[in-house]
Amino acid sequence: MQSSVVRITTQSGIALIEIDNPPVNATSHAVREGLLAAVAQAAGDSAVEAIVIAAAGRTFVAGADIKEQGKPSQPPILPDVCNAIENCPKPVVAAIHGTALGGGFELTLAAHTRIATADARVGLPEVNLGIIPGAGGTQRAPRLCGVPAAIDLVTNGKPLPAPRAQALGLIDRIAKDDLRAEATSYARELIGKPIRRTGALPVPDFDHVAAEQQVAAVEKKARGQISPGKAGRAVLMSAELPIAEGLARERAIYSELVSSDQAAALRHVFFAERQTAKVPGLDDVSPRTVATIGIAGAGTMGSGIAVACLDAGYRVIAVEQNEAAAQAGEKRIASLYDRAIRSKRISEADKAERLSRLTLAVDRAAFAPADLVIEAVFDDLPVKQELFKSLDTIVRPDAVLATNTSYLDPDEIAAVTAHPERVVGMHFFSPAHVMRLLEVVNAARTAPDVLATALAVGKKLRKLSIVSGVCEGFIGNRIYAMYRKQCEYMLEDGALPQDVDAALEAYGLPMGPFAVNDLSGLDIAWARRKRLAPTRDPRERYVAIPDKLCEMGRLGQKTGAGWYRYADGKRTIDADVTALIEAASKEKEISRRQISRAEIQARVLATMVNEGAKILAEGIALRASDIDLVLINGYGYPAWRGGPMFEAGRMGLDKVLSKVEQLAERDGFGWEPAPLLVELARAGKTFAELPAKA
Ligand code: 3H9
Repeated sequence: MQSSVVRITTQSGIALIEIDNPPVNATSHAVREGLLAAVAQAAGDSAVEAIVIAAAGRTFVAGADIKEQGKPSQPPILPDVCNAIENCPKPVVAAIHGTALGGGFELTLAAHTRIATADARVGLPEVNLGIIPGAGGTQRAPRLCGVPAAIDLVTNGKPLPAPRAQALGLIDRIAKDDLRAEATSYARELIGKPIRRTGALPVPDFDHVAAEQQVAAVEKKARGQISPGKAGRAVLMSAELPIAEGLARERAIYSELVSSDQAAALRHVFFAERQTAKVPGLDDVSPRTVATIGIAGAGTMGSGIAVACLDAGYRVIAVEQNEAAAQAGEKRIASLYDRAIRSKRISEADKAERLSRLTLAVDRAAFAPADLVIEAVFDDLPVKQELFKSLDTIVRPDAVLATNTSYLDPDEIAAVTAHPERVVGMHFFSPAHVMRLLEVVNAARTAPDVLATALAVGKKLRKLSIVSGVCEGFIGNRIYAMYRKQCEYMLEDGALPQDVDAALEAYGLPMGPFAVNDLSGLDIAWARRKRLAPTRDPRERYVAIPDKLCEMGRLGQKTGAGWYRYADGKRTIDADVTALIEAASKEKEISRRQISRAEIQARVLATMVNEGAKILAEGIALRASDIDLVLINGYGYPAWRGGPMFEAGRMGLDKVLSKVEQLAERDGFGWEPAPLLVELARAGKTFAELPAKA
C-alpha cells in the first residue's frame, strides 16, 4: 500500500496503522483514502490478527480538515472510513495521545477499544464550527457514555481529560507508560475474543423528559446559533433509531449545516484566531523572560489581572496606595478564588498554592524584582505618568512596563520614562480573569521584543491577544464608542432604550448596549465626554441624554437607575427616561418615528464596519479579522455571524456602504464613508481580499 500520510507495519500479528499528516493529523482526503486502504489491507492479511491505529507527531487526529469544509466532499467520506473500522473482522484498538477531537475522536469511537495517555484530551467540538459531528459521534458516543453525558459532550464542545472520559466509558484504558506498547498488548489480549462494536451496543436507559429539557436549555442559551441544539437533538435521536438510520440522519444534518452561513462564519473565526499569532516583524524576535509580574493597583481590574497571572503560574507583586486598599485587594483576590472553589473549578489546595505566589505591598519599591509591571490604576494621564516615571528608578532597565489604559495615549505615558521602548499597552477587559480578549497596544516606540513579551505573556494567560496601534479607544472601544453614539442618535430619532436593546439581543448580543451601560456605570463614559468636550468639533451631532441622566444621579444599576429603573434589582422600563428622550427629540425639532429592529441592526452594523474600515486603513488593526475577533470576544458580537467585517462581506459591502451613506447624510460630521469601504464596495470585493500586511 502506498500512502504518504498513512503507514502500515505488521509485527508478530499486530498491524500498526499510523497516521502522519502534520501539523495535527487532520483527516484530509489523503488520510481518509490511506486509512480505508490500510484497514482493508490489514483485514485481508492473514498474518494480521489485530490492529492498532495511532498517530505520529504531537497529537492524535484533531478532526476533519477544516480547510476542506464547505467544499464538495471527496470520497471516501469519513463516515465510510469509520464504518469500515467498526466492521473490521479483527479487533481494532485506537491509541490516543495529545488530542482526539471531532472526526479524530469519531475514528476512535468506531474502533473496538480505546487506550489513551493520561494527559490526552478527547471531545466533539464541532458545534464551535457551526456543525454537528458528521462521522457517527452523536450516535456512537451515547452508546458508550449514555445520552445525558453525550448531550453535554456534543453541545458544549469542550474536550474532556482522558481520566474523565474513562470514567464516562468513552475510553477503556489509560496507558501507564508507553502508549504504543500498551496498545499493542491490549490488541493482543483481544485476539479471539468477541468484538465489541460500538454501533451494536444498546443506548443505556435515561430520563427522556430530563434529556429533552437539557437540549431545550442548550437551544435557549445558544442565542441564535443553530448547531448546539441540532447536535443535542441528534443525540436524542440515537435512542429512537437503529444505528444505520441514526448515522444517515446525522450525516444529513451535518451536510446541511456544513454549507450554512453560520458554519462559514465560525470557520472564519477559527482561522482568524490562528492568524493573530502571526505578527509582522516578530518572526525572529524572542520575548524577554517573565517570571514575576508587578501589578499597580488592586482594585477590580488589578485583582482580576492578578488572578489571571497567578492562574498562569506567575509570581505576582501587587502594590496599593495604603494598607487598607492593599487589604481590600487581597480580600478581593481571595474572594475570586472562593467563587472558583464554589463552582468547583479549583480546589482549596489550588487556591492556597496560587495565593502563596502573591505578595501585596504598599511601597512601590516592592516592584524591584518584577520582569513586567502592569498598571491598573485610575485612568488619568498625570496619575499614570507619575507612576511610570517612578518605575524607572525601581525596576531593572530591561523590565517591561505595560499600561492597561482604555482611552489614554500610551505614547504620552511612555514619553515621560527613560526607556519608552519598554512601554507597551496591555488592555484587559473586565473581569480580567474571565474575559478572553487582550488588546496588546504597539506604541510608537515599543521595541519588537517588548511587543513579543506582551504577546507571550498574553498567551500564557490563555488570552486571545490582538495587536492594536495607538488611537483613542484602540480597536474595541473606538468602535464601541461610535456604535454607542449611533444608538443614542436612534433614541432622538424615535427609538427607546428597550427597543435598541431588544433589536441587538435579537441579533445575537447577550445584552443590549443600554443594559450594558447600566451594568458598567454611566459615569465612566461621562468622564470621558467631559474630558473630550473642549476638543469636540461643534459640527458633531451630540446627544445630551446620557449627560442629563448622569446629572440626575442615574449612574446605572449601582444607583438603582440609569437607562432603566432597578426596583429590587430587576430591570424595568422607566417612564421618566421615556419622557426625557421625547423631550430631547422635541428640543431638536426631530419628529420621532418608529425605527424597526432591522433598521436598528443595520445602523449598528454599518457603524461598526465603517469605523472598522477607518481603523484598518490607518493601520491600527493588522487585519479585518482581528477587528472581528475584538468585537466577538470583548463586546458580545455573535461569533456565529463571524464578526462585523465578515458579516459585511457576506452581505455585500455595497449594501453596507449605502447604509453608511444614509448615516453620513443624516448624522453628518464624523460619519463620512471610509474611503477603504468605498473602494472595496465599488470593486465588489470584501475585507478578506485585502493583501496581508508584510
Ligand atoms: C470535524 O471533525 C467534523 C467531523 O465531525 C465530521 C467529518 C465528516 N483542520 O490551533 P493550533 C491547523 S470538524 C485543518 O495553532 P494548538 C491550524 O489552523 C473539526 N487545520 O495548534 C494551525 O495551522 P497554521 C473538529 C487545522 O497546538 C495548526 O493546525 N476539530 C485543524 O494550539 C496548528 O493549530 C476541531 O475543531 C483542522 N481540524 O492546538 C479541532 N486543526 O499553523 C480544531 C488545527 O497554518 N483544532 N489546524 O495556522 C484545535 O482545537 C487545535 O488546533 C488543537 C491544537 C487543540 C488540535
